Amino acid sequence: RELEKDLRRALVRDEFQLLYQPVLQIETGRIIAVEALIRWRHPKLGRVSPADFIPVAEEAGLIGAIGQWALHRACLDAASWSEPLRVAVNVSPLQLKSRDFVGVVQSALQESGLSPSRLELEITESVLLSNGDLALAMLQEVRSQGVTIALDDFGTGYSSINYLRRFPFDKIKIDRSFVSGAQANPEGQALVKMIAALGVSLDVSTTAEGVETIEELNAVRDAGCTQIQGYYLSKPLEVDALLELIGDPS
Ligand code: G
Ligand code: G
Ligand code: MN
Ligand code: NA
Repeated sequence: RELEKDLRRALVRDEFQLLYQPVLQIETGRIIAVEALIRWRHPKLGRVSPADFIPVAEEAGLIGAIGQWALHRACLDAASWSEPLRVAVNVSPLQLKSRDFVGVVQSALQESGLSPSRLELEITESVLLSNGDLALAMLQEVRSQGVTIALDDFGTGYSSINYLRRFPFDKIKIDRSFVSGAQANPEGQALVKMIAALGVSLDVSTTAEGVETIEELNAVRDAGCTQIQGYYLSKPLEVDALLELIGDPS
């Protein structure tokens, strides 16, 4: 496959880039975190979406190296900002099948000097179903060092509420599909409300993803979500634009 061949060279050719999308704490109105979202600047195709190349990377056995690059880049970037924002990095379920994952996280923290409490790992519910025990042990280990864990795309998978009890996590990210048009969609609104209440009872924060309008912001705030992320606040930004937004002089 052509894309796979190019992907093998993309790391050494430095073709990957991280964009950062801000996350706002509703109560304080402050930006408290950013999510790192990878982009591939392909020499001929231009920007290739991760939705297109991450699955190829997973199949080709390249996701470990790309994931390692993203963790290092995100920690180095965040360590250089004067605002102590938390940085969230997406982790493929395949990365949690490999025993070296804990070491990869630790070396990213050590080489950057970033405090572990400023790193968040975003994992999806599917991790809970496959490769359960190893993934669980590794997540527990990094979490005991202060790294936080977010459950991404919550509500779209198949995990039972029962999994949540034994799983160590700090945040639920409510999938955009429940948030879009939430104010005009009683079922979406009811689900967002239910997940926000689940967050309260589990003592974890709840981020509504994909908030694009003030109406959606009001709806998810009224439903009890604690944080928002989405185009209403900001699209994913290059580092310079992010620093400008948060007023960071560095
Ligand atoms: O930013 P965008 O909407 O194009 O992202 C599309 C998908 O790619 C999302 O599901 C997102 O979680 C995933 N993604 C973005 N960056 C990374 C990354 O660094 N690693 C992994 N595994 N997935 C990522
Ligand atoms: O799967 P994950 O939640 O990591 O993916 C986040 C994806 O959602 C990224 O591709 C990001 O670019 C995209 N995204 C972020 N905010 C919005 C938004 O407000 N609307 C839409 N349509 N997509 C968004
Ligand atoms: Mn994510
Ligand atoms: Na998500």
